[in-house]
Amino acid sequence: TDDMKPEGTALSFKPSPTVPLFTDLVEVYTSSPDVEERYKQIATAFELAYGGTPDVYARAPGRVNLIGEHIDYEGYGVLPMAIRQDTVVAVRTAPGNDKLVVGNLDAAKYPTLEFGLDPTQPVDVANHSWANYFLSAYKGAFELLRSSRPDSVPEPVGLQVIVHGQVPTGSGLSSSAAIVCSSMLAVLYALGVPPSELDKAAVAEAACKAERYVGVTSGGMDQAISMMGQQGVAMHVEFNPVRGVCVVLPEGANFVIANSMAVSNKAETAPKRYNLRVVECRLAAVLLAMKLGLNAEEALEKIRTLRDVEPFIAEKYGAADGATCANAVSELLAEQYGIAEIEEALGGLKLSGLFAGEPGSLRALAVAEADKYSFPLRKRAVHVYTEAQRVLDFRAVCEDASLPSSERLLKLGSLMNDSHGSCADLYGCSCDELDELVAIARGAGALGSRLTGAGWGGCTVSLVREEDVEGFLEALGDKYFKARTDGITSDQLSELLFATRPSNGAALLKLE
Ligand code: NG1
Ligand code: MG
Repeated sequence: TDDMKPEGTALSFKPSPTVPLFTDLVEVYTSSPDVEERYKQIATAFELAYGGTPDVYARAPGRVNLIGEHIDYEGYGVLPMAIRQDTVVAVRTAPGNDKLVVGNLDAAKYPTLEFGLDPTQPVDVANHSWANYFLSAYKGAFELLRSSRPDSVPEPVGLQVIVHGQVPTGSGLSSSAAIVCSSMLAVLYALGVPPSELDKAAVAEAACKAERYVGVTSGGMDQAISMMGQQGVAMHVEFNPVRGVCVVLPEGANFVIANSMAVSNKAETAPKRYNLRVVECRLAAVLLAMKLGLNAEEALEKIRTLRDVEPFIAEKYGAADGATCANAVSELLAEQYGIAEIEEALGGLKLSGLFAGEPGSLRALAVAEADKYSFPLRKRAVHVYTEAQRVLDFRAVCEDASLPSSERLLKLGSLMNDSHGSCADLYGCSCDELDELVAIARGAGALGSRLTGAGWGGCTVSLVREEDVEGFLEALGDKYFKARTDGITSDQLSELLFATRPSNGAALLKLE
């Protein structure tokens, strides 16, 4: 259709603003019996809990990141695609009932929780609960409205909510962004904001900020693709401001997701993992800038991300591509730094002062201090710069029509393999299960295989030729899943190991 017509070249184009996003009724959701059944179950649970029907359903999908790991928070573009699995939030306003009642279809696992209506209430990060994601989105929705239409911010109103998520949690497929984006859309709708007034990128940006309330100092990739994803294409997502370009994958490219079954709950492990990496990148950036001639005061003021250092690298080395930046890092940064050493380099500034006002970072810092952790800043920075380059290379290969698809697939696979190596060896965000799964995948015919998402568990994504998919699924099923889980059923297996296609981003739906 015209909607999907590329605006630029045939191989990359701006996402269509008219792809069903904020629509009243999307027939696809009633067209498949499974999907219809699911919405009926949600409606039934809603009726049971609240004695009525929802005003609207909001849905937002998870995503698989094809390449570009742990660089979004450093300001660099990434290349994910939205997946079919999503989170649905059914909502209705309950005026006179002054609370947020947040229930889940899977009530055994996710018990109903209630919150007050104050949009400025804190999120209890120390007692992590599933409904914290909803509360974060609720707060974020008001923040978005306060900045986008300060003169007409609606009054809070009681809400009744049923959530149902299909994205496996703790698996690197961004169940978190799926629930935050769908919750935010649901809240905005319930507050009376007309869907036509909502801008996908603005909601994505607000959802990214909101998700930080759960205590993870995350970048913006997941919310961006969950909001803006488009069926059939991957997306090069860039930041500041958040924006996306659709990238057509070469013919015959199939992506298979495999769940290592090692669970990595990011919100709970953040101080030792995710948030620690964010801190490391910031420190690497500041120290690198100082090596390039900035004094401590200038560096602290001007430099927040490794990307911010690029102009200073370009000044000294004549370029700031990935290889040049990585080379500058290797020349200028030591392998390891202790906290005292960094504080001395910063002219005696306490790191707790540097990260004041950033609770996620402060907690990471406190744990690092207690563990006498030494920051391997050189490796971290080399990962970020080379990974950022691989994203650009990946997109360029997709757009290089002069090469036959078969050759483009080989190149993409090798970029994915390099990405995994860098994540494992330099960024330290893999684990034994992921490494094993990646090795098995390559042995089973994947052109490339890598961890996806934050890592330390969760899923891998493998690039597999169309004609090899079936055999590939069988080999991984036998060698990884059946070898670990005796008597695993084919239903269970199909939730852990599946081929996936790029799907549409978030939408509001009204089912009659
Ligand atoms: P996952 O693992 O899907 O939560 C996280 C971050 C991303 C990005 C990746 C690593 C959140 C919400 N998402 O993804 O922003 O930094 O790790 O590339 O924290
Ligand atoms: Mg997440």
